[in-house]
Amino acid sequence: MENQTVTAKKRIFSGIQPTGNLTLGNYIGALRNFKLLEDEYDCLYSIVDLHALTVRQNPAELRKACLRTMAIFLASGLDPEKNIIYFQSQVAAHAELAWILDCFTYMGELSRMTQFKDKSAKHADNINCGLFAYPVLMAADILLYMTDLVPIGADQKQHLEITRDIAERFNALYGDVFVMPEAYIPKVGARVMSLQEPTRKMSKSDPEETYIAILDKPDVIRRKLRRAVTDSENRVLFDPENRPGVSNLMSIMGALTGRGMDDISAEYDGRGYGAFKDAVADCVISVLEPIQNEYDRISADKAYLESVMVSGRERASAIAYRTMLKVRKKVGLAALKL
Ligand code: ATP
Ligand code: LTN
Repeated sequence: MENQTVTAKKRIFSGIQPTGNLTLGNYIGALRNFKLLEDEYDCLYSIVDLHALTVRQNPAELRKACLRTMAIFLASGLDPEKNIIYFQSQVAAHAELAWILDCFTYMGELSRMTQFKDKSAKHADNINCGLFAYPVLMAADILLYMTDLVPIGADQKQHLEITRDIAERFNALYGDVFVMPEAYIPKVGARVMSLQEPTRKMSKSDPEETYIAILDKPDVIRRKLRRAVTDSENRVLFDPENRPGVSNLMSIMGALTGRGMDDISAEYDGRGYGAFKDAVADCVISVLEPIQNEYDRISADKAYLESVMVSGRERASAIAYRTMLKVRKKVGLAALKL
């Protein structure tokens, strides 16, 4: 017989919070890469609703946003048979492992996290323990599934580093329990910037006019891009330091079309910002419109969404359970099975 080595596929995990409207930043930085990787890897994509609770949410709105996010995952082309798509809160092991890992994470390292600093400045009236321990829950998400690769935008790099630190610390004490995950950050579009303040990242929890939502209709997309902050020089040149606004629009076009910055500049420099912004709008609309059509179809089919939810939860739970058996044994918790 031929000597064949059967290697299991490597595993991917990533999560998106069901807070507000998913943006073009979420799409370019994370979501569209989920689809690119689905054949090569064994993938879990989670709607991380427990993370969303770290800032105050309206319960009815959050519930709707959870389903909307799942429908967007599916509308962007993710196949729920190939990928495990599920809600984080429906697999209890995320919270269990997070608690255990909390006991292996230091206050000092968590207080250095830039997202914690940003969010506690934004929500000064609600700097809760969940917000502080947010990266530990994220580490639990990733480590629970023995993840090799984590597709994320550049803003999450620091959280991946702390995940690796926690895993390393745990493994040093108990042997090789966790797989060491790597970040997968896109080369172009890893940090899509706000349309109004192009030195800050585009974020779905900022005001409407600063972001393009995946579900924004074409006229809204065109209007928001026409109003995007640029500068007074009217040059289409890639220079993120000195021309952050126009460079952000160039990156968006580059990320969506695969074109290089020189190529874009050669076509649009000298034609004025109006023409360039319209061309960017055409690109964005041509990518988002098919997703929106799929979204309308899928979100009307509640039974289908429910079936994806149940199957995702069951498949994720089975993997998570095996990790928890191992972790519980290592740290000395009472055995689940005597
Ligand atoms: P919020 O503003 O509500 O905190 P967010 O917009 O940062 O949320 P998340 O759900 O926290 O969105 O992020 C989901 C994924 O999208 C992460 O991998 C994150 O790195 C990526 N992402 C978020 N914003 C951007 C952006 N502006 N550019 C590129 N990637 C992004
Ligand atoms: N923290 C991420 C969302 C997130 C995530 C994860 C991403 C939660 N758990 C696990 C990748 C892997 C964010 O704020 N963007």
